[in-house]
Amino acid sequence: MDKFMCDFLVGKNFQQLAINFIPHYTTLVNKAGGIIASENLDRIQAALKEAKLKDVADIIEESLVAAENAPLDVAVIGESGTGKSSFINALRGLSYEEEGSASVGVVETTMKKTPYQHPKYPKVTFWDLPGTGTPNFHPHEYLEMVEFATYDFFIIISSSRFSLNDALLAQNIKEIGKKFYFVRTKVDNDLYNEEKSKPMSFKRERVLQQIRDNCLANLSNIGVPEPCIFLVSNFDLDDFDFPRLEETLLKELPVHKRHIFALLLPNLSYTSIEMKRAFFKEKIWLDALKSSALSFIPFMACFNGFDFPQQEKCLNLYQSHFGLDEKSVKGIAEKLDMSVEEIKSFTKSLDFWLLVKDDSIAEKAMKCVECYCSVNGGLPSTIFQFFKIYFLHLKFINTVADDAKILLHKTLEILSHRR
Ligand SMILES: Nc1nc2c(ncn2[C@@H]2O[C@H](COP(=O)(O)OP(=O)(O)O)[C@@H](O)[C@H]2O)c(=O)[nH]1
Ligand SMILES: [Mg+2]
Repeated sequence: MDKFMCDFLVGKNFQQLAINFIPHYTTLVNKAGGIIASENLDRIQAALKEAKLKDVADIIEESLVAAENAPLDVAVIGESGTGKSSFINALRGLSYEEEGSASVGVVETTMKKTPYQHPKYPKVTFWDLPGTGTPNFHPHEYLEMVEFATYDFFIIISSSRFSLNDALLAQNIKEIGKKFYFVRTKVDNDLYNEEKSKPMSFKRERVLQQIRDNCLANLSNIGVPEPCIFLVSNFDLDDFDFPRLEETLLKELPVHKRHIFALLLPNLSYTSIEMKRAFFKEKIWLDALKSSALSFIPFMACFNGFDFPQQEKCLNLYQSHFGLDEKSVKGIAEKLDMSVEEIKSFTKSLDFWLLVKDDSIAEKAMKCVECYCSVNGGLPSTIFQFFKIYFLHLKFINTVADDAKILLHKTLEILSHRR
């Protein structure tokens, strides 16, 4: 039961709700931060204090709209051959052969920047920026040429040592007040080569630490103090530092851009699945709070009845965000040499009716209604409907996220057996 939501619907003590609001919100959101900026949290708190519920609903709506429509432009810089295109494809959740993927292994001849839109989130663009290769490199001119101000952050990629030009660029990016991250690709190759050449003494963690130390020494030698370095393999995003990179970016992005970034993360790591789950749960809570706030205002219809097609649409949307829509499941089945029926046998979210018929949802909703009625009397069916939808959506998101994790586990297991 959500105590805050019940107390809110009872609507007797807004002073106390105002005090409880921010601490409760903090327990709900992702550890890297939630969708609502702190100034808006303060505004909601102030509106609650004065029982201005229309304002509460408006600020939540405003924050959700801003979060869903925020554009995100990511600049990826590095010499040809370092794995820029592969990195961009991986972030866009595209395999090499897929339509629209950035061509891999093609030597760049152009000095132009190339945009790659995210296939599912058109507001998100990855920019493949030309390498900085020439000896007479001028970071100022380069940043002007690529229109540096338009990017949210920069990723500087190398598959070996970072160059002096990379350091100059980092320095200039810092001066203009933007964030940059160093990504060292192809660490899978390094591990493979080390193991081949020193099979007796090979230790994976030690090799990774050496690469990390080398990168740090190399960057501090060329004048970048305390750089943020992430070791990745574009072939295996779940491994090495990629999950930590996702978390760092999420934490350091402006609040209104976090949601869109969490959405775009490919379902290739347990961390990203958990991040998405947290964001959707937050959103469900905010939507419910907004609806409840509006319910206090006469003549404003807010609780949608329990409409099955509408609920199914909602489930389908969650499935699509977690790569469990019909097309993606077909793709996974093909990749794993299984039938779609087999996939359905170990997942739970693909059967809408099974989820809706779950009795525990009505039970939970009933408990909230009892709590409400103990204060207000009566048995308002709208409150019951409201909580039923609220718990059903939480059930949808939890089941879809659990299934995404099960499928990821299966995929990793099967692929590692094939290797
Ligand atoms: N082993 C390994 N190879 C990679 C990795 N990233 C890219 N490659 C390979 O490196 C080559 C160049 O990659 P590409 O993405 O085209 O680099 P770009 O020129 O910087 O865009 C291709 O053959 C890729 O398959 C990686 O993390 N590990
Ligand atoms: Mg390329």
